[in-house]
Amino acid sequence: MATNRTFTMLKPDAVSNGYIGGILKMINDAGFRIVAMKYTKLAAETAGAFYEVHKERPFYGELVSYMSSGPIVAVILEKENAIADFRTLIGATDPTKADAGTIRKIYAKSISANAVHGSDSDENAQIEGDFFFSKLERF
Ligand code: IDP
Ligand code: MG
Repeated sequence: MATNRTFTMLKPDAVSNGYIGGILKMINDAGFRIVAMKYTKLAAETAGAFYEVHKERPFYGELVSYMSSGPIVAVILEKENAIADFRTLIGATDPTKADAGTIRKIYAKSISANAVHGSDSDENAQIEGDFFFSKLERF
Protein backbone atom coordinates (compact mmCIF):
# COMPACT_ATOMS: atom_id res chain seq x y z
CA MET A 1 0.00 0.00 0.00
CA ALA A 2 1.33 3.45 -0.90
CA THR A 3 2.08 5.42 2.23
CA ASN A 4 2.50 8.84 0.59
CA ARG A 5 5.72 9.17 2.54
CA THR A 6 9.34 9.21 1.56
CA PHE A 7 12.64 9.53 3.38
CA THR A 8 15.50 11.87 2.54
CA MET A 9 18.88 12.82 3.90
CA LEU A 10 20.66 16.06 3.19
CA LYS A 11 24.14 14.60 2.77
CA PRO A 12 27.44 15.89 4.26
CA ASP A 13 28.35 17.99 1.19
CA ALA A 14 24.99 19.78 1.24
CA VAL A 15 25.33 20.51 4.96
CA SER A 16 28.96 21.68 4.85
CA ASN A 17 28.28 23.93 1.86
CA GLY A 18 25.45 25.70 3.67
CA TYR A 19 22.63 24.34 1.50
CA ILE A 20 20.28 23.04 4.21
CA GLY A 21 18.00 26.07 3.95
CA GLY A 22 17.99 26.17 0.15
CA ILE A 23 17.22 22.48 -0.20
CA LEU A 24 14.49 22.51 2.46
CA LYS A 25 12.90 25.51 0.72
CA MET A 26 12.81 23.61 -2.58
CA ILE A 27 11.25 20.62 -0.78
CA ASN A 28 8.62 22.83 0.89
CA ASP A 29 7.87 24.72 -2.32
CA ALA A 30 7.30 21.37 -4.10
CA GLY A 31 4.48 20.63 -1.64
CA PHE A 32 6.09 18.17 0.77
CA ARG A 33 5.19 18.32 4.46
CA ILE A 34 7.88 17.54 7.06
CA VAL A 35 6.79 14.61 9.25
CA ALA A 36 10.09 14.16 11.12
CA MET A 37 13.51 15.82 11.01
CA LYS A 38 16.88 15.25 12.73
CA TYR A 39 20.35 16.83 12.52
CA THR A 40 22.89 14.13 13.30
CA LYS A 41 26.15 12.49 12.27
CA LEU A 42 26.47 8.85 11.23
CA ALA A 43 29.26 6.66 12.55
CA ALA A 44 30.84 4.62 9.74
CA GLU A 45 29.15 1.52 11.14
CA THR A 46 25.74 3.22 11.04
CA ALA A 47 26.24 4.52 7.49
CA GLY A 48 27.32 1.01 6.49
CA ALA A 49 24.13 -0.46 7.93
CA PHE A 50 21.93 2.15 6.22
CA TYR A 51 23.52 1.37 2.83
CA GLU A 52 23.71 -2.40 3.41
CA VAL A 53 21.79 -2.99 0.13
CA HIS A 54 24.76 -1.52 -1.77
CA LYS A 55 27.34 -3.69 0.01
CA GLU A 56 28.42 -5.51 -3.14
CA ARG A 57 28.71 -2.39 -5.29
CA PRO A 58 32.22 -1.07 -6.04
CA PHE A 59 31.54 2.34 -4.50
CA TYR A 60 30.26 0.99 -1.14
CA GLY A 61 33.44 1.83 0.83
CA GLU A 62 33.62 5.32 -0.64
CA LEU A 63 29.92 5.86 0.06
CA VAL A 64 30.18 4.77 3.69
CA SER A 65 33.23 6.92 4.44
CA TYR A 66 31.66 9.91 2.70
CA MET A 67 28.29 9.56 4.47
CA SER A 68 30.03 9.41 7.85
CA SER A 69 32.36 12.36 7.10
CA GLY A 70 30.12 15.08 8.54
CA PRO A 71 26.64 15.85 9.84
CA ILE A 72 23.52 15.08 7.81
CA VAL A 73 19.84 16.03 8.08
CA ALA A 74 17.42 13.07 8.07
CA VAL A 75 13.82 13.86 7.10
CA ILE A 76 10.54 12.00 6.58
CA LEU A 77 8.35 13.77 4.03
CA GLU A 78 4.67 13.46 3.17
CA LYS A 79 2.88 14.23 -0.08
CA GLU A 80 0.62 12.42 -2.49
CA ASN A 81 2.82 10.26 -4.76
CA ALA A 82 5.78 11.12 -2.50
CA ILE A 83 8.30 8.54 -3.72
CA ALA A 84 8.07 9.34 -7.44
CA ASP A 85 7.59 13.08 -7.01
CA PHE A 86 10.61 13.34 -4.73
CA ARG A 87 12.81 11.36 -7.13
CA THR A 88 11.74 13.80 -9.85
CA LEU A 89 12.55 16.77 -7.60
CA ILE A 90 16.06 15.51 -6.78
CA GLY A 91 17.04 14.39 -10.29
CA ALA A 92 19.47 11.71 -11.50
CA THR A 93 22.11 10.17 -9.21
CA ASP A 94 24.86 11.76 -11.32
CA PRO A 95 24.35 15.55 -11.13
CA THR A 96 25.86 16.01 -14.60
CA LYS A 97 22.91 13.93 -15.89
CA ALA A 98 20.25 15.52 -13.67
CA ASP A 99 17.55 17.70 -15.27
CA ALA A 100 17.80 21.48 -14.95
CA GLY A 101 16.04 22.79 -11.85
CA THR A 102 16.46 19.61 -9.82
CA ILE A 103 18.07 19.64 -6.36
CA ARG A 104 21.06 17.59 -7.49
CA LYS A 105 21.60 19.74 -10.58
CA ILE A 106 21.62 22.88 -8.44
CA TYR A 107 23.40 21.66 -5.30
CA ALA A 108 25.37 18.44 -5.98
CA LYS A 109 29.11 18.29 -6.60
CA SER A 110 29.58 14.73 -7.90
CA ILE A 111 27.94 11.32 -8.32
CA SER A 112 29.10 10.39 -4.84
CA ALA A 113 28.60 13.72 -3.03
CA ASN A 114 25.20 14.27 -4.59
CA ALA A 115 23.52 16.44 -1.95
CA VAL A 116 20.46 14.33 -1.14
CA HIS A 117 19.14 10.81 -0.69
CA GLY A 118 15.65 9.82 -1.82
CA SER A 119 13.90 6.50 -1.12
CA ASP A 120 13.22 4.34 -4.18
CA SER A 121 10.07 2.54 -2.94
CA ASP A 122 7.34 2.69 -0.28
CA GLU A 123 8.91 -0.32 1.41
CA ASN A 124 12.35 1.29 1.58
CA ALA A 125 10.89 4.64 2.71
CA GLN A 126 9.34 2.81 5.67
CA ILE A 127 12.57 0.95 6.48
CA GLU A 128 14.72 4.09 6.15
CA GLY A 129 12.37 6.26 8.22
CA ASP A 130 12.29 3.59 10.92
CA PHE A 131 16.11 3.53 10.90
CA PHE A 132 16.20 7.13 12.18
CA PHE A 133 12.92 7.92 13.91
CA SER A 134 10.74 6.56 16.69
CA LYS A 135 6.93 6.99 16.66
CA LEU A 136 7.28 9.85 19.15
CA GLU A 137 9.41 11.84 16.66
CA ARG A 138 6.82 11.89 13.85
CA PHE A 139 4.15 14.56 13.51
P1 IDP B 1 20.27 7.12 -5.71
O1 IDP B 1 20.80 7.86 -4.49
O2 IDP B 1 20.01 8.06 -6.86
O3 IDP B 1 19.09 6.23 -5.39
P2 IDP B 1 21.86 4.69 -5.78
O4 IDP B 1 22.18 3.93 -7.03
O5 IDP B 1 20.84 4.10 -4.86
O6 IDP B 1 21.45 6.17 -6.24
O7 IDP B 1 23.22 4.90 -5.01
C1 IDP B 1 23.22 5.33 -3.66
C2 IDP B 1 24.28 6.40 -3.49
O8 IDP B 1 25.56 5.85 -3.75
C3 IDP B 1 24.18 7.58 -4.48
O9 IDP B 1 23.26 8.56 -4.08
C4 IDP B 1 25.60 8.11 -4.45
O10 IDP B 1 25.85 8.89 -3.27
C5 IDP B 1 26.41 6.83 -4.36
N1 IDP B 1 26.79 6.35 -5.69
C6 IDP B 1 26.00 5.79 -6.64
N2 IDP B 1 26.68 5.46 -7.75
C7 IDP B 1 27.97 5.81 -7.50
C8 IDP B 1 29.18 5.72 -8.27
O11 IDP B 1 29.20 5.22 -9.40
N3 IDP B 1 30.32 6.19 -7.67
C9 IDP B 1 30.31 6.72 -6.40
N4 IDP B 1 29.21 6.82 -5.65
C10 IDP B 1 28.04 6.39 -6.18
MG1 MG C 1 18.96 4.59 -4.14
